[in-house]
Amino acid sequence: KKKRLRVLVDMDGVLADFEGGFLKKYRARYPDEPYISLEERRGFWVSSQYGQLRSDLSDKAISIWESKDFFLELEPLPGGVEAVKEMAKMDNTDVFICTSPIKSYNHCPYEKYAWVERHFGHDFLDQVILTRDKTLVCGDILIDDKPDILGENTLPSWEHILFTACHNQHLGESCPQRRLLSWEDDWRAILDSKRK
Ligand code: BVP
Repeated sequence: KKKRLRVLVDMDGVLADFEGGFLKKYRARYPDEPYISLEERRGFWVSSQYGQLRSDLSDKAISIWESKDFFLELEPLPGGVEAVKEMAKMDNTDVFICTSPIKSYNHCPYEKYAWVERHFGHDFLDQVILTRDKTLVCGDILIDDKPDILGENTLPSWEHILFTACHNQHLGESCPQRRLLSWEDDWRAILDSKRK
């Protein structure tokens, strides 16, 4: 047991309830439009599935997460904040929150920092990595709900652990990754499996 373990944890869909927050605010803002329940969600991109439902609904969906306070007001997913705080206290373990901001930058990057400060405290801001390309970040594990994490580096250093979400729970053999089913699942065993 020599080297420190570096764990990268995604934010939307892993620590923060993007899907639940989106649906709640979409239904409040567009009460007369059709919506996709969380049970019916398929595919990572909310905007794509809404666009398939009706072409003009893609822009309406996008308007929700581009609005002020969308990212700041996301509820924590059960057990996530507690698990990351516990990880950060473990011996020989470094944890970073690794998240991709939307390109409409007027609220999202600020609110992601504010969310981390609110739920983890000011000192944890040192652990935030904002990047649109997670393959360029070095780590041993990346816990993320996006099934396909691609970028400029075709050989990322991390093992992608797929965090189960409404949009990926039905994917079968097309997803070769090990899974974390929720924060009640055995994340400690996954970390231990990577310790040298
Ligand atoms: O900031 C989030 C929301 C945004 O993409 C980012 C995903 O970040 P990671 O979870 O990979 O770190 N986002 C954008 C769209 C559509 C854009 Br057009 C979407 O459908 N879903 C989504 O999460």
